[in-house]
Amino acid sequence: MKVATALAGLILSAVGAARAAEIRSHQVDWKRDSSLLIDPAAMPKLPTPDAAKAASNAAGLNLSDIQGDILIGMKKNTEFFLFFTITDVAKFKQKLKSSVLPMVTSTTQVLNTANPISTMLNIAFSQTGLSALKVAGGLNDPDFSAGQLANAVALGDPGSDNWVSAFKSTSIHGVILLASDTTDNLQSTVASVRRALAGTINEAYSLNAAARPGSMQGHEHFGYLDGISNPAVQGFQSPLPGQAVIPPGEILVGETGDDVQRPAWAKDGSFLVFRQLKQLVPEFNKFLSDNPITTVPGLTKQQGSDLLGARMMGRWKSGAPVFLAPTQDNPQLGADPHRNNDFTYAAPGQTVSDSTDQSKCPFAAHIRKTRPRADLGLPESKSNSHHIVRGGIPYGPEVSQAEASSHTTKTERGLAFVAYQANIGNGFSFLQRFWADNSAFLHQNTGFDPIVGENGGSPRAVFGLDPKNSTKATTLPMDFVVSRGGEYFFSPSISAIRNTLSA
Ligand code: N7H
Repeated sequence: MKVATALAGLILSAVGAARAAEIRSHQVDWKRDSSLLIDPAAMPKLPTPDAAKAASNAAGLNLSDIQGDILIGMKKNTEFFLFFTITDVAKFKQKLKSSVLPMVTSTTQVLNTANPISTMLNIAFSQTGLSALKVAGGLNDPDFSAGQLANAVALGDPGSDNWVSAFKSTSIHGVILLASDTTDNLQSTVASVRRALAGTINEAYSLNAAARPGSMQGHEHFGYLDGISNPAVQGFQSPLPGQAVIPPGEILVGETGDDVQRPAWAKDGSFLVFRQLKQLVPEFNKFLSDNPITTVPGLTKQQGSDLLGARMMGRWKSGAPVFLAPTQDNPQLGADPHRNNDFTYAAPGQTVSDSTDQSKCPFAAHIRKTRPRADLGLPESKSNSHHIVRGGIPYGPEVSQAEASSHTTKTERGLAFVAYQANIGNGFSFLQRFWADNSAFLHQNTGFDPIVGENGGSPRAVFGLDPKNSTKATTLPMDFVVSRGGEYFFSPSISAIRNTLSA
């Protein structure tokens, strides 16, 4: 941060004291020389500013008006989620415009590598938040209007007993997302936000999240590399082999591909689904070690356990897809973004997969359930188009020695799941309810998604985990991912924050 300090000095001498005080109090981003984002080799790179400009001009997208978290995926280093309830509407609107709005980070700013920002700030509102702000008319999204609590049972949660108490009502009005590469940057911006909004909100809940340390950066707590496969949104980036290509309106409200009638102010916003998903890592590891796949010749017990995990996920821990590496991990494949997503589940040249063959990847595998590719026929258009941009990040500590040896979680850890889409019923809620939780999808006797599928707390059977015996059912001993609840939000365009929400 030396460059930052020097530049800060220059700016302070050049501008008036009042402006300097404002800059200090809002933590406007000093010039710095590295991005706040992580960039593991296996994750698709973000587009360069020039490439994004060309793509967005061609598609008529205004990336400077779209909040920065929506399209960038799972690349955050540290993130703080501040959930709030508005207590003084008039003062909140004032502060939203004068203090928060100047800190809201656009997509263009996040991509700017020549002058990288140090902390990203985004803000989103729930239905009760929009109502509190007296925004007239609805957004025409039934899941959003009802709130996530009303959806708990439909999503497969066993009610809301396991939910974080703040999510057990509809009183959360909004969430502020702050991301940076250092906890210091993050915390100083959090402090500025708290100062700016003091007396206008109550903090209902907050969650600290961070990429895992060292070589596990980009991997979630079960150990698998995440953030490999997000759709390529037209107007933002060009696709890598195997990436789904989707019109902007599948993620951004009011853009081409969003067929729902929307109020004009909502254009270029996106629905943000937040779920706090607790992961029982020692218990998951114990299940793998107790149930190694023994029918594939030549594998050690450990390799049999690793294969079981990879078949539950659809990818090895390195990110290599089991469809392309069916018996052993292939870290070179996993690390290559030009190859690690280049498969369809069909034979080369075919547009439909074999509906009886699970030898290379179970139909129930997490990534196959949530994006069946050629299982529903290619191209992935309309009926096969339920895409989300996943922007989550792990939370909680690494597994301790004591937890590993007792095979029991003692401290909560998991995924702060964030998904963006233009229609919750077509995006997250569809994937969770009709694919992950539906044991008859993709075919009769496919079973539940063994990672995130839910059965209201009742046992879940999964088929196809044994590559040599696809009719064998495995009943999982527990849910390894436990929903702690969440809320549905709308992340508006920056101009909508200025002209509609703070007006
Ligand atoms: Fe999943 N995981 O780390 O175990 N997810 N997910 N997810 N997920 C994916 O392809 C994980 C959850 C999707 O395009 C990977 O980027 C965990 C929910 C979709 O081929 C890994 C949790 C939903 C994809 C994980 C969790 C989804 C995907 C492979 C919860 C939707 C892309 C890396 C704790 C309802 C599929 C990659 C494609 C991939 C994990 C939740 C959806 C490793 C731990 C709730 C669409």
